[in-house]
Amino acid sequence: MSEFDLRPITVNQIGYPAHSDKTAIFTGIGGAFEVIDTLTGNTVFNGETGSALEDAASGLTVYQGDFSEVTTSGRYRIRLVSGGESGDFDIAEQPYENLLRGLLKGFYYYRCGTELTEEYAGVWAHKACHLDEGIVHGEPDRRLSSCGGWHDAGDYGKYAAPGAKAIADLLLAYELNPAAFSRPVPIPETDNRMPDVLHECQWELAFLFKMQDSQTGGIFHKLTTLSFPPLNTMPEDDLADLYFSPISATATGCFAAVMALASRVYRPFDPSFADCCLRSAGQAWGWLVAHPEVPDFCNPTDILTGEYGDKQDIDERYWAAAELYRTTGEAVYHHALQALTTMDFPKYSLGWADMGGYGTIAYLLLEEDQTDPVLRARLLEGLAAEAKQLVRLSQSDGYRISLSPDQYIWGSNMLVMNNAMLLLIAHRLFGEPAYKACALEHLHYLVGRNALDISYVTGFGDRPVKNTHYRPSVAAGVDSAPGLVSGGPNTGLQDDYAKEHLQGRPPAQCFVDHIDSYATNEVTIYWNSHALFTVALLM
Ligand code: G3I
Ligand code: 9MR
Ligand code: ZN
Repeated sequence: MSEFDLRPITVNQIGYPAHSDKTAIFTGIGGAFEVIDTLTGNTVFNGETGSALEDAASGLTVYQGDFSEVTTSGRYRIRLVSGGESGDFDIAEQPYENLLRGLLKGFYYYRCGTELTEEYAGVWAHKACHLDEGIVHGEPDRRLSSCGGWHDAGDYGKYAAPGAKAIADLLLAYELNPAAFSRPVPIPETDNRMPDVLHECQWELAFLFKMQDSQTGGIFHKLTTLSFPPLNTMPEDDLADLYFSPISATATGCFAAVMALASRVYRPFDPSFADCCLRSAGQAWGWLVAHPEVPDFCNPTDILTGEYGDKQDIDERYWAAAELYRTTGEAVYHHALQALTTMDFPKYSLGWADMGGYGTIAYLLLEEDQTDPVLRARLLEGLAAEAKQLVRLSQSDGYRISLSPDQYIWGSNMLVMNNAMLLLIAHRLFGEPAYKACALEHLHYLVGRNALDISYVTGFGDRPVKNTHYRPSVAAGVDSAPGLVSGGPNTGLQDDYAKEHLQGRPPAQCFVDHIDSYATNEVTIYWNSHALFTVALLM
C-alpha cells in the first residue's frame, strides 16, 4: 500500500448508525464539506470541519467533520468543497448486522480437524487437518486425542489462553445481547434452536476438554508442532508431530473460568454439556488450589511456536474464582476471590495475558446482594475511572481512539477493541451514553477511519486488508478469507518485511497489508472476538 493511495477523507467504510454521532476525519486539509446522497447526487448536509489537530500517533495533521445531523438511512459520500472525496458508506438503523455475522463466520474458517466444505467455505474450503494424536512433551509414549478446536491464527497452533479469551468474548457478547444473534450465520450446525454463536464456541470448548490432563486437572499450555510450517502450507498438509506443552497455571486458570462461564450459558440449551463444563472447571480449580506457586510457562527448548508467556497467574485465578462463584453461588469461590483481590494485578485488562478484567466483569454482573459491598464499590469506582480516562484519551486523539502513541505494539487492534469492550461494559453498568459513543468511535477506527484509510477486517469495507499472514489463503493463492481481524500497526517491526518497509514511520502508520508481515498483518481468533463483542453490543 502506498501513501499516494490515501483518500483525503476517512470514514467508517461500512457506515454509521442513524442515531449516533458521526464524524469523518480529513487528512492534511479541512474546511467546508458536504454530505452527498449517492443515489440522487443531492447534497443533504453542508458542514465545516473543526480546526487543525496535530495527531501524535499518526504524525498527520487532521480535521474532524461532524455530520451527526444526517439521520436518514441511505448511502452517502463526503466531499470537501476544495476537492477530494471519501468512499461511499451507509447510514442505517442497523449497519453492522452483516459485519457481526461475518466476524462470527470468521471462526468457522479457523476450524481444525474437520473438512471445510465448499458449501460453507467457498474458495477457502480445505480437507480435514491435524487429525493425529498429540504427544505429551517429555513423555514420548503418551499420546492423546488432540483434534478439533480453532487454529490460533495464521499458524495452526492451538493455545489454551487465546482460545479462552476468544470464547469469553463471544459468550459474554451473547449473554449481554442475545438479540444480536437471532439471525443464523449459517454454519453446518445451524438448527434455529441454539444460536450459532453457541454452536461455534462449542466447537472450541469440545477441543479445550482435550487440553485437560485427566490425571491432575491441569491444562496443557498449548498444542503445536515443534516449529511453524512454511507460510504456503495448507492445514491438511501440516503433518509434523503435534506436542502438548507442559501444564501452566495461566492456562489452567482461564480454562476454569471459561468452562464455568460456558456452563452457565449452555445450561438452558444443553444441560449435560453444561454439567461437563462445570465438572472440568472444578477439576481445573482443584489443580490451582493444589499448586499455589507455579513457575511461569516457558517454551521447552525444542518448541519454537508461539509462547504466550505470562508472568502472572493471579489474574487468571481471580477470573476463575469470579466465574465459578457467579455460576455456582458457592461461598468457597467468593472467599477465594476476596483474598485474591487484595493482591496487586491489573483488574480491568482483557488481553490473552492480563485477564483480570474478565474477573471484574463477572463479579460486577452478579446481583448486588450476592457481592461484598465494599469490594463491589471499589471495583465499580475503578471501572468508572478507567472508562473516563479512555473517553479523555479519545477526545484528544486525532482519530478519536484511546491509544497513546507507545501502544501501537503487536496486535494494537486488540488494545483498541479491548478498550471498546471495557467502555461497553461500563456503559452497561453505569448507563452513561458517552461510554457507548466512545466505543463506537473505536469501531470506526477498526473499519476504515484511520491514518491508512484501511479496514482491518477482511472482506468488510471498500478498502479491506487482503493479504493477511494467514496460511490457508496464502497456500491456496487467494485473498484472505472474509471476516478476519488483522493485528494492526506495530512499531516493534519484529518481522523482516516490516523492518524493510516501515522503518521510521509514525506509530499508527506502521502497518503493511502484506502476507509476510506477521507482526502487523497476521489474524487471530482473539482479535476477531473483541471486535465481535463490540459490534454485538453496539447493535
Ligand atoms: O508488554 C510489552 C510492553 O510493556 C512494551 O511496552 C511493548 C513494547 O514493544 O511490548 C509489549 O510486549 C509485546 C507483547 O506482545 C505484548 O502483548 C511484545 O513486544 C510483542 O513481541 C508480543 O507480541 C506477541 C507475539 O505473539 C510475539 O510473541 C503478540 O502479543 C501475540 O499476539 C502474538 O501471538 C502470535 C502467536 O505467538 C503465534 N500465533 C500467532 C499469534 C499472532 O501473531
Ligand atoms: O507464521 C508465524 C506466525 O504465525 C507467528 O505469529 C510469528 C511469530 O511467532 O512467526 C511466524 O513464523 C515466522 C517465523 O517466526 C520466522 N520465520 C518466518 C516465519 C513466517 O513464515
Ligand atoms: Zn488443523
